[in-house]
Amino acid sequence: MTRKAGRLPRAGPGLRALAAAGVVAVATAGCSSHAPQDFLRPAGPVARDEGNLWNLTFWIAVAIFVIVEGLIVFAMLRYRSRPGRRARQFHGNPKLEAVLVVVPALLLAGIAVPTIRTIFTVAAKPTGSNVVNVTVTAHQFWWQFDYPDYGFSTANELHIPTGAPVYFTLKGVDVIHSFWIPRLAGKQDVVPGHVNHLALSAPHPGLYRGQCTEYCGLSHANMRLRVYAEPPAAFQAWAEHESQDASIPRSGAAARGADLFVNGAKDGTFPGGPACVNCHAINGLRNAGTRPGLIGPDLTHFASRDTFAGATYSNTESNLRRWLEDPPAMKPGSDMPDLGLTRQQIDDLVAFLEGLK
Ligand code: HEC
Ligand SMILES: [Cu+2]
Repeated sequence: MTRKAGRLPRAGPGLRALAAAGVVAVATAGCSSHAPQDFLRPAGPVARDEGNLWNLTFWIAVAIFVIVEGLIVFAMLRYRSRPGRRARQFHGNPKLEAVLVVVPALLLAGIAVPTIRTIFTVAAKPTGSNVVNVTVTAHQFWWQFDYPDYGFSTANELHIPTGAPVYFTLKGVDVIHSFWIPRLAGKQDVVPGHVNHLALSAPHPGLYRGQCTEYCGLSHANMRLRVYAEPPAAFQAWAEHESQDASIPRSGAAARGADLFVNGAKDGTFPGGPACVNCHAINGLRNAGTRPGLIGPDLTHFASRDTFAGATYSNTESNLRRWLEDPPAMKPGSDMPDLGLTRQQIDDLVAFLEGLK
């Protein structure tokens, strides 16, 4: 060994460049201007209250970090071994130890006051005549949204009126999911067999993104959602439209599609599984919707949605065609199987679904 004992090996230029690149990558990742799920930019009172609490604890933690690390560095420099002097060792200092117990305890007690206040504020059930109730049912891997006051069901895309409190009732049917719209409110777990609640409101119109934030299986990352906050009149118009039955086509490809939807290819099935109606509801369609939304999204106004399949694909004709060809190929683990549809059947079904405005 030629190297002097006690010295760390020096990093080569390659390793140093790699480390520098890592630091730059981590630092700049925080600078994205397009960050629709940035909880540090709250867009509603609930997210703002939670953000304020986060800011408070963050800056206290930063202060503690600087003080503690500063003292460590100070002690290391001040008392380290030098030529002709051994490093100093300390052992036991009851006064100092008492301070080290009392100061953190006081800090925690201090932080508990705004924490508990915020917990009670954000957990309060909203009251008033303008509260909008939404029942959220989390499925692998999509969100079912029921509006009990209006009596309709939709999927993955929520509409809410600006300024009004929205009260969610969260239910799960399979595994644990978590409902998160970062700019409007913190996460809330969705647990099978246990009902949770979440309240939020959005003062400003806009499109807010959200997603499942509890790992739930293959397509966890494809379990997203959208919130359209719109002025109350626009919301009312949307809700009234959603409450209406679908207009069922009487002739042409779309009518053949409607027939396939209910009756399947033959014997009420397709080669790869049951007819659509066994899993999907369409209000106004004969035989459809006996158990609405139990397995797949309500499709009554499918064509009025911007996205589908957990808000992962935009609702275009070509995407829909690919979906009907082989859903799990587009969305791994999807509970909608490849039904083995023919090109003609897909054409007819697409014509039908595209008309469900
Ligand atoms: C075995 C149950 C099942 C059958 C049968 C079924 N689907 Fe689905 N379908 C689902 C499930 C589950 C989803 C949600 C998939 C996801 O997003 O993870 C879905 C999603 C969809 C979507 C996207 C809806 C949205 O808003 O995200 C469309 C459109 C659709 N199915 C059409 C059909 C058609 C047409 C048929 C008949 C040819 C059919 N489905 C048969 C279970 C089924
Ligand atoms: Cu999930």
